[in-house]
Amino acid sequence: MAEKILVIGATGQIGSDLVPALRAKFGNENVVGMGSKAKPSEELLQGPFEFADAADRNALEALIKKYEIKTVYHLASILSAKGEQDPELAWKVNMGSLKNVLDLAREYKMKVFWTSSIAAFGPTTPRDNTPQRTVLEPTTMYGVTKVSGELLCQYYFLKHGVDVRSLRYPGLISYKALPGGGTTDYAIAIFYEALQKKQYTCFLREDSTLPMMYMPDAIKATINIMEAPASKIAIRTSYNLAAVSFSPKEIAAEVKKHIPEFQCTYVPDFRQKIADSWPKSIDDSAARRDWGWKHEYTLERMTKEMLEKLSEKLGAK
Ligand code: AKB
Repeated sequence: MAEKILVIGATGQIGSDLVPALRAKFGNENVVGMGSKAKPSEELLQGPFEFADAADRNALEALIKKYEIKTVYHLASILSAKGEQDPELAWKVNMGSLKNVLDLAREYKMKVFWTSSIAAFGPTTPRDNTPQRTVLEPTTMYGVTKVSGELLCQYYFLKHGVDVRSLRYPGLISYKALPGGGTTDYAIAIFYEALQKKQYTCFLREDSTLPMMYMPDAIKATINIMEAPASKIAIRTSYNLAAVSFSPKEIAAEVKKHIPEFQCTYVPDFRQKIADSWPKSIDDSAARRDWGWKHEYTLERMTKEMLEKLSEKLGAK
């Protein structure tokens, strides 16, 4: 019998792409999607799907027992902008769920993947080519939960031998599901608005360069790090991960190559301060060296594909 996988946060931005990718590899019936409230897509319902709250230990344990889960991908998280609007909720959801997953992984001998972020860095971190090991003094609650979570993961590995692996994702760009409440969300909204309205008002300054990645690269990295032999995973906090870095002005110019009438204006809001506290580019040489990470998508290729896929999805011209 194939070993069962649980994806927590299946209806979210990463889960909506990761669940189908895992099912294609391991079989629909072997990948259980778990969501808390949002209605799952038709695609997610092609295999087992359950509603539960990862912050509820008993509910999570019941699912782990029901399906005899051996691997958990824990993707559920309150993101940076939403976390600043409700820091209590961010702490409760992000830390409560991770603690439950790690405790249950220890008890049921499960392998774990957990999502960290460039939000683990802060204004005192070197902003260009940010090293793997550097100052971690984030100023958002989301970032605080990511640093705390990274240390908790490493603690469970060192103290209890839990095989937990993690990536510091940059801003992720995808077309299947909308992100919810992040600072890098502008780089997705710009595509929807360009196709539907031919104009977009960006909530960041035009020169706010941030590390970004197209979802197929993120999915590849996630599956690759989980498939690497344990001996190759030298970092048990979280690996830096990078693909491209660009500013709103640069992505707007790229969109304009495909939609010449597109206009982008800039009206920065509270999210600007968050963006200003994050790196511009990331040194991910440890991931490249340890388990062979390599990105594929450039800004040009990603923009072309996003516009094609979203046009199909929206039925737009
Ligand atoms: C956010 O903007 O909050 C996320 C992230 C970079 O972790 N996309």
